[in-house]
Amino acid sequence: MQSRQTTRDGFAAGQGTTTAMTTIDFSRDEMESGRKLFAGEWRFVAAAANETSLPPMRGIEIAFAGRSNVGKSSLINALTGRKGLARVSRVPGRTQELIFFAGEGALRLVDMPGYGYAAAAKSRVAAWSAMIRAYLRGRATLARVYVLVDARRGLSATDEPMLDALEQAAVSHQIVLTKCDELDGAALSVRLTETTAALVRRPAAFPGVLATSARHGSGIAELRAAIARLVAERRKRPAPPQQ
Ligand SMILES: Nc1nc2c(ncn2[C@@H]2O[C@H](COP(=O)(O)OP(=O)(O)O)[C@@H](O)[C@H]2O)c(=O)[nH]1
Ligand SMILES: [Mg+2]
Repeated sequence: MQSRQTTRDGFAAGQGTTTAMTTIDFSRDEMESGRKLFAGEWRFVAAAANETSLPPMRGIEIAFAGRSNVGKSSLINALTGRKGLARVSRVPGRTQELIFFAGEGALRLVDMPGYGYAAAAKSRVAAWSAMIRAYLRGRATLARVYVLVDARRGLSATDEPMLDALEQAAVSHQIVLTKCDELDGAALSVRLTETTAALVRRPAAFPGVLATSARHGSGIAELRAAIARLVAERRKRPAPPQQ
């Protein structure tokens, strides 16, 4: 039997194996691959405010989407172990660009502009939608989009346009709960169950929900393992055409 690394996690402690941090299991080897994948140096590559300024397609991209303030930048910093790599903002709705980061290998991380900011002008929302749709449609190097959802809120109507866009563009996507340190074990368990159930209506979404806390580091090793698994699967496929 595979060892359940997740049970060593703070949130899972004392709750048995049915309420682990994630609904997915990873082997020890996958956890180690995940650690290695993110162990090296990371750097900023490019910021794109529109479709024409996107950097050339290289390697394997993993993007992070979600409403403003959900914790996208914090999660990228936690994954890479670099506090200041992606800027963390207390002011919602700031980042209106796709921001690309590269490590030492083929993997690239993309911090996507947040959505759901109530005060955003209609024209800005339209520009956002056009850019996101163009990016999702044309990006052969994009292996998956992780849609981040605040564990305190759960999935909401605000996330629907993003999930629709991912579905229409046929881009692999999965839900990651953020800020799980704000919930106790029982509430988190309920949220995981509820989110998994909500995804039944969205068969295009990758099954399984990952629970993370950038603040406490919980679930970060599992997310790295999930990305390592994805990168390994992607490598088995023929290379996408380069630009
Ligand atoms: N409690 C808690 N707060 C977090 C966590 N991750 C991010 N935050 C806070 O949420 C706010 C927004 O984070 P940020 O990464 O800028 O979100 P983004 O707009 O999605 O990039 C900041 O004040 C962060 O300190 C977390 O894991 N736990
Ligand atoms: Mg951000």
